[in-house]
Amino acid sequence: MIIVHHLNNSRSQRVLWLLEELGLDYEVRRYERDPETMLAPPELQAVHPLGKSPVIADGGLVLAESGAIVQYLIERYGAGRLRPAAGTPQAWRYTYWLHYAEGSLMPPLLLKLVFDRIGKAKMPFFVRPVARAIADKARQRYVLPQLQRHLDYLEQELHKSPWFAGDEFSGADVQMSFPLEIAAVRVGLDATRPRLVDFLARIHARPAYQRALARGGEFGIIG
Ligand SMILES: N[C@@H](CCC(=O)N[C@@H](CS)C(=O)NCC(=O)O)C(=O)O
Repeated sequence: MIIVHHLNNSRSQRVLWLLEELGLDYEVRRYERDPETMLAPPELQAVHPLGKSPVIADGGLVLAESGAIVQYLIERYGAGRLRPAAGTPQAWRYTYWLHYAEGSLMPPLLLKLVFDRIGKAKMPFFVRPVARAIADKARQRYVLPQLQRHLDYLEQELHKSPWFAGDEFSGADVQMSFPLEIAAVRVGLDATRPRLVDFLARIHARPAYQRALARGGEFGIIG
């Protein structure tokens, strides 16, 4: 049985979703974030030294990194589903998005979270204006322009095909879902980006997505 080490409100939600899409049996082991720091509890470090989620265990294999997990589950259990045929241009797009989601899109989204938090953090009153000014400058000059560029790019990509790797829904869409859910909360997605809004609506409507929410429990993006 596949075990998913699942942290509330986290990337592991998309692993549950993928398992539902594949129709596999799995067990969810739950971990709760510290309400103050939002960090994972130390028990997760007993599963994997980085103490982050998702991690899956399958037989003797313990695997972290959501992109690697998506790739593993689809290669091991997909029987050709949820990925384009090997050697096609779509297969390379699929690989590209599996890496892009965490390697390129998540870093500026994380920076946005960090700089937003600096603005709200408790600190001595005489430091606050300086810290806020630095955070604001970094956000305005670097983080937000980078994020706008990514979102423009992604909007254009979804004009080429309905799903990230082509005409068919694939693991690439599962992997891309989490940063886009975050972008909707932290940056905002509106009518100026209709394809991205529609992408989120289409994935939310999938029965497997709904089942995964029921299995995972609470899922919200930490803004
Ligand atoms: N690149 C990793 C990121 C893993 C990660 O940062 N997970 C977050 C959950 S969204 C986490 O465990 N945060 C809690 C912590 O850092 O203590 C992946 O895609 O799996």
